[in-house]
Amino acid sequence: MVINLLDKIDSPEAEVLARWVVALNFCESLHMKLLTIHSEDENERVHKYIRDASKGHEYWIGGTRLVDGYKWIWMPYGTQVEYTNWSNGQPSDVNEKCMQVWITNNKLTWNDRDCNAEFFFVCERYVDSSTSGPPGL
Ligand SMILES: [Ca+2]
Repeated sequence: MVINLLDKIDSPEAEVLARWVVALNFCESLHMKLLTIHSEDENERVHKYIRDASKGHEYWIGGTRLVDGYKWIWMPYGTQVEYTNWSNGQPSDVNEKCMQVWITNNKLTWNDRDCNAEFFFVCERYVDSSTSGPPGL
């Protein structure tokens, strides 16, 4: 699924189940990014989008602790995850190194999950196309 948030442009929808790394690269190939969430407000906008799309309840987003096994960062940016909205009891397992969102009890919360599991995912793209170019540009 390709998401359009308030500050992001319209895009055609694409759907494929994928492992986390495949999802990350798929978004890049669309000149987009795997979704990042930086505030409660943004989390709620994503919740509404996913709920209204009615395509499922679990999606990969761009958080991972694959790099050092401990610290959660947003990929492909490499920035530390600051705002969080984990489900109760999550993150639950150091072997679950990738981040997904899921809808439970009418809320969108976060869960750590085995990176090799396959889910739908959410790509995003900002209006300013200069922010969605390849790293280093
Ligand atoms: Ca978990």
